[in-house]
Amino acid sequence: MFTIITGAQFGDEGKGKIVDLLAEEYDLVARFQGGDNAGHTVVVDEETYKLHQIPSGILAGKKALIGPGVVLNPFSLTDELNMLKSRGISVTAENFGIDLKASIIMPYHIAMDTLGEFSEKDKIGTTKKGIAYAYSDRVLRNEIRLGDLFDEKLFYEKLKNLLPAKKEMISKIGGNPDNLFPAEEAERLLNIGKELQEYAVDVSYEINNSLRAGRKVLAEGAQGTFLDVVHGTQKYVTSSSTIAGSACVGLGVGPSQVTKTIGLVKAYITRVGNGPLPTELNDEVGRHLAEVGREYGTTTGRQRRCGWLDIPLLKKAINLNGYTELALTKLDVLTGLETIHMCVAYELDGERIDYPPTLTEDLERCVPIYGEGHGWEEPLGDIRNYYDLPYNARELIEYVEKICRVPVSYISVGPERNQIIKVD
Ligand code: 2SA
Ligand code: GDP
Ligand code: MG
Repeated sequence: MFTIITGAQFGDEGKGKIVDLLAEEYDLVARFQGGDNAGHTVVVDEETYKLHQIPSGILAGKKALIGPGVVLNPFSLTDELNMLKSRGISVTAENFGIDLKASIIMPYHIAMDTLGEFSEKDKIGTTKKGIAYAYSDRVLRNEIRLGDLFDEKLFYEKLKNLLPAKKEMISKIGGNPDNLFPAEEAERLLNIGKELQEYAVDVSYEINNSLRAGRKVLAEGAQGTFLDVVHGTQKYVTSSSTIAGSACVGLGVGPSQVTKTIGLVKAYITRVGNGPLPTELNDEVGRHLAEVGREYGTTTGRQRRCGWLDIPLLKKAINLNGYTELALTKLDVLTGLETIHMCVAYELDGERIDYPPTLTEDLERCVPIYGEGHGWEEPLGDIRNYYDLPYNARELIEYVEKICRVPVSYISVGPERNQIIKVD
């Protein structure tokens, strides 16, 4: 069984929480794209874990794999491993593996990303983790892979060939190329490489063998559908493919193996960074969502922009990912709102459309058309049965199911692992 979970919006839909919860039923959990730009939060017994590169399944005691589609920051991975170990979570070669082909995010990638974000005009609002620059080096065939860190001679040879061009580029974009990647830093990277060597595996081989042996594999997406480098709201996107198909590419698993694809949808919508967000709210309701939902970046701490649930975007996400089911998260955050709006269509150039236009520039001009329903006052955090939810909340869920024609199988009503309603 091979299940893929991706964010159906702009990220931060609660993937960490749902992956941790579902991991219980799986043997292996694997990340297939992105890097330490991701921030996946898992709350277990009031303990909060923020994971950036290690798949959330590690907390449920399952084997966690980082696939070759990922860009890896070995420095921050070490911090993450230490954080887990210091909190009593054992990470060994038995329960953790990284593909030899994972591309390394080098300090010069981070320097370039940081410099690139200085210009207000061109600013994307990246996490400044070097993601775009690491992925471009892969495409340009200038990457350093995890496996390269295990061969000192090869590593220094590659670095010698790469550094002059990196220095030139840093100068061109207004940075200081001196001391860009000092010898001590290179040595530190090689030492980290030595420490990571015990975890190095062929992820595709491992997953395919596991599937053949009847084991269950869960693929954990990072970011969200509309941050996809091809299908998202370019140029305001991340630099990897974030949709379900990317799990096959990023892990080396054939599409015939996919059993289910689960889309994570917040009961409203958020976005961190620039780019269109048609239902964005800059009012009291927007503040309610941000404050009650604690909408701050898990990696950068930036405040997330908030808006009403956007059905045209959700319809497109369903097409792009082929979702077989949805998990609706953060429904509890809507408690206390008198009226709940949902964007059911847009108006674009005087016409009503119920599916997003292809180009970002056109999406930017879309004006939401809302449907509305009554809210509820009851806190939802302790509800575990669907029929104990307030009528108005059930009406909202049933409307989403009807209009999207995909069942909602999980409803999340709080950050804790057990704050979940499974719908039969
Ligand atoms: P990047 O750094 O090159 O991937 O940035 C490009 C765009 O992708 C967005 N992006 C994200 N959006 C939501 N959540 C992400 N992870 C963190 C979190 C973000 C944070 O969990 O909260 O802490 O700020 C994430 N990672 C990348 C980014 O905002 C740009 O719009
Ligand atoms: P991810 O990137 O999709 O894993 O999401 P993040 O961890 O970046 O952000 C989601 C935030 O919402 C985290 O702080 C979670 O603990 C929290 N969260 C997840 N599900 C729920 C929920 O159903 N209700 C509430 N109130 N918080 C939730
Ligand atoms: Mg996140």
